[in-house]
Amino acid sequence: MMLAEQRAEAVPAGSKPLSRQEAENLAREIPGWTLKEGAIEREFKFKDFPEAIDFVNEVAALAQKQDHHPEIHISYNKVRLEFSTHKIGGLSRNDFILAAHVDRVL
Ligand code: H2B
Repeated sequence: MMLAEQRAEAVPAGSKPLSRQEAENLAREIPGWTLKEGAIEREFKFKDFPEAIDFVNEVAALAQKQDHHPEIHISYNKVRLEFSTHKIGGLSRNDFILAAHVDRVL
């Protein structure tokens, strides 16, 4: 099943973050995103501030629905999202699932 068809699931406290290899494999399904140490990020550019905010509101609704939330940086018409699973201090499958859902919003 594609990542965008999956739902984020509660990550048990104490479970391990994904390995670099696991993260690299999942990252292939979300080519617009950059894999960093313990996080994935992508920057989105819009016509103007209202369009950027509309996008942020959609992302916020999605994040709340799936109970998995990105860091959101807004700079006029640019929005940078960063996903990481705070609870485990690194990446979980949930980060990739949410990224794939965000890509569908565009
Ligand atoms: N979002 C992210 N990115 N990481 C988390 O560990 C996390 C979250 N935990 N959203 C969730 C909420 C947790 O607090 C609830 C109770 O499931």
